[in-house]
Amino acid sequence: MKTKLLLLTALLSVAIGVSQNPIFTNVFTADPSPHVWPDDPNTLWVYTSHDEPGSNNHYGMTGYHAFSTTDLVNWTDHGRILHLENVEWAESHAWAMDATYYRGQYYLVYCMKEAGIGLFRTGIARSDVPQGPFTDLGYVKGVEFGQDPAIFIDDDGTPYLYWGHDRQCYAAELNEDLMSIKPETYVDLTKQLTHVFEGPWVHKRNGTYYLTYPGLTPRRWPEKMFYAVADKPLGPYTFKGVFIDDFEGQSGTNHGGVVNYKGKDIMFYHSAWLSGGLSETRSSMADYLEYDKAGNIIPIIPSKKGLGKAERTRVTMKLEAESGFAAGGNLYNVFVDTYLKDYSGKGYVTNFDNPYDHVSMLAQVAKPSKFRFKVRYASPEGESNHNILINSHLYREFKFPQSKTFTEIDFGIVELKEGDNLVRIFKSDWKPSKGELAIDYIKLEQVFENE
Ligand code: FUB
Repeated sequence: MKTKLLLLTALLSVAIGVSQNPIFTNVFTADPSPHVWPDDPNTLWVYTSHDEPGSNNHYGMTGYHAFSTTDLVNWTDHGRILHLENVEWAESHAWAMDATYYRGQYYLVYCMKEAGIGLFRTGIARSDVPQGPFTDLGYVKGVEFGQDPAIFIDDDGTPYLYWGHDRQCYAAELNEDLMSIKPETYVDLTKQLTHVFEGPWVHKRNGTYYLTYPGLTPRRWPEKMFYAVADKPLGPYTFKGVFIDDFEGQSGTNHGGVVNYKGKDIMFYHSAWLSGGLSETRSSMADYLEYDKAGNIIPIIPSKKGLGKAERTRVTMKLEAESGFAAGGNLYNVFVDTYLKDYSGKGYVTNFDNPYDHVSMLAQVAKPSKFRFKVRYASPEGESNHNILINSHLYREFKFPQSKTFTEIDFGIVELKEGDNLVRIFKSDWKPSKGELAIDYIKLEQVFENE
């Protein structure tokens, strides 16, 4: 009874919006991987895997998202950044991932099952911007059963890969192209990591390497988070203990990572608080990670307060038009240009010549909810007649007024359904437009019931 009451309180506070946990409430996310990239210490990035609403298991997972913030309250969901259909060698199980910045490029390091073989491989995808989308480069050679990869670049620039599944954990140094391990450096860490099940993650603090991981005490789910420490990245590691024990409303799994943001360590992990009892439909959580004087981690008690700001977190989906198929959208008979300046991302979509020429963008949503819908566009030569469809229904016939520079139009509140929503902007007729419409991005800002 007490357990049920506690869970109800947690869920109620999410519903009325006073909570900072779960941290993203627009979409179901799991296995969060937090990072601050060296060229921008003010921005915190979190890369996640994605649970379909109501899925309640992990077998149908297909893609990943990227989130960013500069204040821990207002977050941007950059949408889908990689999907099974963008990875030729894979057939299923887009499970946990990590990301890294290495020699001027951003990499997503993820696991999927190899087509025809059904075994996990560790894939590598690259982007020249942190928000993706990412382009698959293939899988890392030398890694078998490559579930739950984590990449750690040490202060001297050496890249290390950690991975683990089903009560095993391994690590190795990567070659410089990140596409293969150095076999002579391969280590089996399993025996050093008491209770390990999967999901290793390494962070460094005051010269000590902390390896955190989800583990199972004998024959007992759900997973708890444990850690071990070493003075070298490949160990040997000394087991320290549990630092996130069982908690109300957790999912069967736990998984996450640590980041230092503006001088404080933050632990990202996941729970089932948003799904309200569908225990395997998960959402990301965040709490500060603190240490005692000896450097031991002080256990975290998952809290509604989360990172402790007064306001609730709010997510805006910002979906770049030019991302197209790589982000789950589509570019039909239009092209990406960069001629007009001040666009966001890598360009904008233009050349809507014929009826039905269109751009569509994918918005993935946890529950039916309201969003404020904005479109950033330019139409330098004159006005442009276009239609906007949401999920194949005509949402608006619209004359985009002439605008020589990019500007945001606020279309007001829209309701999106649970799951995948496609927003499509297309030329509505044969009449030549006076202008040449350029679509930069759409935004969908979370609106809460009591606002
Ligand atoms: O999210 C799918 C799987 O669940 C991850 O790969 C595991 O670590 C567990 O969190």
